Amino acid sequence: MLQKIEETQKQFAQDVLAVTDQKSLEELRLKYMGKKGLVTMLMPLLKDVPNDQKREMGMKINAVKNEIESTLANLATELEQQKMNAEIANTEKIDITLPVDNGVGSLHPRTVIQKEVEDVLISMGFVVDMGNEVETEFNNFDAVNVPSTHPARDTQDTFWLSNGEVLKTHTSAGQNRILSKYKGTCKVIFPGRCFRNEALDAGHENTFFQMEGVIVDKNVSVANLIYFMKEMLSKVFKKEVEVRLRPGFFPFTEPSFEMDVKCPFCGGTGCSTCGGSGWIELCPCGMIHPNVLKMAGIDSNEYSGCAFGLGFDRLVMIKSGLNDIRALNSGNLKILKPFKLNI
Ligand code: FA5
Repeated sequence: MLQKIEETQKQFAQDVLAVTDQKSLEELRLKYMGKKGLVTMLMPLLKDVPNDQKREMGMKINAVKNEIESTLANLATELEQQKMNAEIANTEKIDITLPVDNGVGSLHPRTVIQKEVEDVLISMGFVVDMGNEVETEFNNFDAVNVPSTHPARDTQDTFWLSNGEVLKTHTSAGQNRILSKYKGTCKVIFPGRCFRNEALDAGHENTFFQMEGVIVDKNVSVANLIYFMKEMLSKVFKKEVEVRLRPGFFPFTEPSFEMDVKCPFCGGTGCSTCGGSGWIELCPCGMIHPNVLKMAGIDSNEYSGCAFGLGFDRLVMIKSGLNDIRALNSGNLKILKPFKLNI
């Protein structure tokens, strides 16, 4: 019996030298400690040992068993450590220059732009007010000089609610509320979500974001409009920009203009952002129509005002090079996450 125990011990000392990884370690464990393992099978042999030697042999088997178990455990720890060291040294190279994705969200690009534009206008003395998303038909159309018979209604078909109200088609729908609230001198911007029943394409969404601005005072003129727009656009594009006015038409402004900015990317020579024209159409604007002032209870003989609009989605696209507006409402983080403004 003693010889058998010593042979097992010697054989283990030999076998252990061949262990190189977790797999061979597990094979070794099964060979000695498994159900039919060499150590496990020593115990049943005790029954043939003379009684006076049984205790001593039992103790020897236990000692060998403990020794083998402890060697196996030490080897397991050692192999685990070696594996980790190898991963650190070879396979697991950590690029510390990669941006950390800690799972924390970020602002939508449109929100980034909106905050930027708001900050610029606040610094010029404007206050930010709220518009509604659901508006009365009166505020969205009639109060901005678009009665039910006016053809301009066709260009802003929208989603009508069963109570006769509408999802507002433009931030101008807030003009009557804002003008009625301030009743005279004011410099207010009111950003908001707009809805139109549109044929969707890379430049048109059914849900998009605009900002409206109004300046009302005694003797407000087109010169004030140009000054504020030029200042605002220069700050938004972070360089002195050149602007130009073209005649436009909006029922709620008279005269009406389209304000273009000389392309801040190519300086006017023509590029893909400005479509080769050297100019980018950005701000529809004009002098507030006297009817609109009157409908808000403002004396148009005493006060005059100008109003301007700005499409945030359009601005995001211009500043980032994004070429399909639909990405902005898609919720697709693959597109929105790596979003970077070029200016
Ligand atoms: C208006 O909505 C006028 N209310 C703007 C205005 C305000 C004029 C104050 C005068 C005085 P327009 O329909 O052109 O105008 O829209 C203005 C801007 O909103 C556009 O230049 C564009 O940037 C954005 N916009 C309009 N329709 C869509 C659409 N379907 N998808 C995305 N953006 C749009």
